[in-house]
Amino acid sequence: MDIEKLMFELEKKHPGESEYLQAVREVLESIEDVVNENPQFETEGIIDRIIEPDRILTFKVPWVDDSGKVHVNIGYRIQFNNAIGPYKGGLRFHPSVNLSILKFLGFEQIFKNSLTTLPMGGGKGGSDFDPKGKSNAEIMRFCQSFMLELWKLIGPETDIPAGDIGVGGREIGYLYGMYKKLTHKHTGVLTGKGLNWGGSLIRPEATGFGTVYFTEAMLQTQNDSIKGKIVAVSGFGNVAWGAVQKINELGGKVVTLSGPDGYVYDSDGISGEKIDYMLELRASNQDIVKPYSYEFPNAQFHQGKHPWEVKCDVAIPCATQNELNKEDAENLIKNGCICVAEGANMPSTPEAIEVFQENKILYGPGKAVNAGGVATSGLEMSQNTMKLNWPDSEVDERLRHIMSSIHESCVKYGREENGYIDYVKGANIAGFLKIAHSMLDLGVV
Ligand code: NDP
Ligand code: 2IT
Repeated sequence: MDIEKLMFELEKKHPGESEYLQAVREVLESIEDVVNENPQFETEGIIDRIIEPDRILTFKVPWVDDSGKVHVNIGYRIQFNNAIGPYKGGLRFHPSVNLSILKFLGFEQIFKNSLTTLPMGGGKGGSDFDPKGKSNAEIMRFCQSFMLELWKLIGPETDIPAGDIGVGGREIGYLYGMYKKLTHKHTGVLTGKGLNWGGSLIRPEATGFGTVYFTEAMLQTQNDSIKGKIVAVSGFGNVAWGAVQKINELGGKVVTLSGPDGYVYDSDGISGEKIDYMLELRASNQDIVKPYSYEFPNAQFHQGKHPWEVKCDVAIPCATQNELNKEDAENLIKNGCICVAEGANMPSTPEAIEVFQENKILYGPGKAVNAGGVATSGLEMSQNTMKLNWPDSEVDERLRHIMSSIHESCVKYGREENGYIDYVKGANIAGFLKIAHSMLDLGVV
């Protein structure tokens, strides 16, 4: 496989789609040996077929604000690959959303979903709509207008969206309400639903919990654990919230949270009522973390900075893509960090990943580490199909089991001769092989 030629061609076809090209290059570099050992993958066009989405759907989303003014946003759904199951992946509502970002997320999702052991293909969608500062009624009207187009493209056996940045339980509710109205169907077409109307226990916490289960598994390879560790977390959304709870439960100490305005450092640790305060902050609809330092005066706010400059044993980025660069990675290493686990999707730049791997620290990529979220979405789908609700203990047990098997797959395909585990390689190869073999079985379609 000639990666440079493939990337050159891809860039020519999709100029400027930097996040998508970044995600594709990382996977190609990891799977190069496997592809070279299996010439059938190339002759059957597996690589050319896997890097292009099956289809991209875009639509106009007009909506009316509370003052009567009309706004127009763009809606997207990218159905990337359904070789191993129906398209599955979240919706992101954020002003930065564009085709490149959703294509990178959709591409990552196919490998992540393959790793979960569950039958789910990959997809992603969203809109450049900014939920910040909007009223409930505006969010509802936007979601309803979005679903007026989306409903034709999705279905419980076709494509099952869920949440991501800017899309939580409230948005899934409004989206589902409109889907139900249009189709007259009450089905598992979305995940992240409310508990009263088809949701699963543990789904809200699952991405964060799974992230920490995976972190614990990585540390265990060195006979270590999260207990007593100082942990730097970024973000303060859904994923950060779940991760911070579980880190505390396992005896770690979280010292940072961050938002687009900067980060807060709290040397006393972020636990108990402070975690509840995270939720209040999120609900305030302003998306800034600075108020944390007014509420808990021992904490310091660092304007416009990322938390990667603090001394920590473990770093868990949970905000957004490319939020941790080479300099941040060097700072983490300098300050004695031994493990980086990605709660967010692609938060580390390729240069940062190189620094982690050169220094042989434990580094877990998002598609393995944060797969507990979509895995629990898969468990929600199973419960919907069976018309059953599992207790939280059962969902949590299955989540733990899935995270442990993802870790095993990474070790199986990522362990080097010197014993170092390249989790990037492990995750990409394990995820890829299942999809590639399925695509071979299914013919050229
Ligand atoms: P949320 O919307 O709940 O929280 C993310 C928040 O982080 C956003 O509100 C955003 O604020 C803020 N943020 C954006 N950029 C930065 C930054 N540079 N530094 C600090 N904070 C920032 O989203 P989630 O918690 O659901 O998602 C977080 C990450 O986890 C994303 O990468 C997502 O793709 C990933 N993920 C989510 C899963 C899920 O189940 N929800 C599953 C797997 C991965 P603002 O809007 O103001 O920019
Ligand atoms: O990035 C992700 O895996 C998610 N946002 C969750 C997707 C899902 O379908 O639950």
